[in-house]
Amino acid sequence: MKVAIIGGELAGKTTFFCAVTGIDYNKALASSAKGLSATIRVEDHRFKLIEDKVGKGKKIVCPTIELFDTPTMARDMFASIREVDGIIAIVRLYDLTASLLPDKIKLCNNEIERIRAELFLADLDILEKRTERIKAQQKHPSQLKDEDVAELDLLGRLLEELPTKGAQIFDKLTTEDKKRLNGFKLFSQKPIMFIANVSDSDLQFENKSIAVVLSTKLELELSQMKEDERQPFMEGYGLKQLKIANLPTEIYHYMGYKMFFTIGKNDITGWGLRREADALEAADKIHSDISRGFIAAEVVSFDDWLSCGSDAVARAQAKYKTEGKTYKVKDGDIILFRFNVSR
Ligand SMILES: Nc1nc2c(ncn2[C@@H]2O[C@H](COP(=O)(O)OP(=O)(O)O)[C@@H](O)[C@H]2O)c(=O)[nH]1
Ligand SMILES: [Mg+2]
Repeated sequence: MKVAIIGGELAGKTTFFCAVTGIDYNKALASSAKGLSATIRVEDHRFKLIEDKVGKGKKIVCPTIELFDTPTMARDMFASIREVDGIIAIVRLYDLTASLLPDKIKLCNNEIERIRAELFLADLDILEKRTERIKAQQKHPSQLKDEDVAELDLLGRLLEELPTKGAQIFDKLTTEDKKRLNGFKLFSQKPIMFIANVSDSDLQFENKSIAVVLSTKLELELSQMKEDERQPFMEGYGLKQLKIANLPTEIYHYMGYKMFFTIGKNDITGWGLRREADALEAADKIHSDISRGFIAAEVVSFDDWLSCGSDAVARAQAKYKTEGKTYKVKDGDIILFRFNVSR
């Protein structure tokens, strides 16, 4: 999964990126003008629970997120992050001149609106440019195909309705129109996770549009300390744990992904899937042979498996269910695929 970090100037994007990835801030600064990427592991807490039951020794294989630290929002930078699955937008709320809560809330909402508007305008730009290109072809009617006409019609509707009705119009599109849209990789169709970067004294700040409130600078400093050194400082700030500790998992779910597990002879693997994915897609994630020769998925929910404590008990208690290709995988499912490659 790919996620880009965006936000205004000095919002704390690079500081956040370094706190989450462990990359040295000065090194990151040196290359942040052109953007920087790093991979983080989604160390879901359930790996440890599985390991506690099956014993240590198996390799833990986590899904990963590729994070992009983008230079401060500029239109020309948008093209480079079209491919991402989701966006993290850092809202700068540290060292404000405003000291009253209503003023801070107002600043926060304004910044969220500004970022949304930037992304939205970038989308309109793409739709308009494409419209112009097709219209230019209309001057040579022989070159205009049915597909172009259908696309032009779709673009016209989007340009008219997106500004007033918002992203909900995507849900009502036909399958063909949805396919036509895929190539545009519109921001309006991507999840945006807003993170507030506040001063140390404002860690209790709340806002309904903000998913996580933290101080990027504090998180970076704390993450560089040894665990026992860090504890007294965290208590001083009223933090039970680092806000970034569980963030990869939170990002993962926020961006519309779920995870299923396979427990092999040598490994415990978590596989990432889009929220709507079925058993066939899950099989394909492991290997195309498994989806091609798919016979069945033997599935046990995470909680059932955990309360049984082993495959043998889960089977004895008939907790494993046999599911077909269209079974909608649930987050945490433990799956064993049966397949036949000679089919
Ligand atoms: N006081 C304070 N300063 C911060 C915080 N986050 C970032 N900064 C400072 O703001 C400056 C810019 O941060 P940086 O992460 O590079 O911003 P970017 O432009 O969004 O990448 C640096 O000097 C940071 O130390 C914060 O939470 N509190
Ligand atoms: Mg930066």
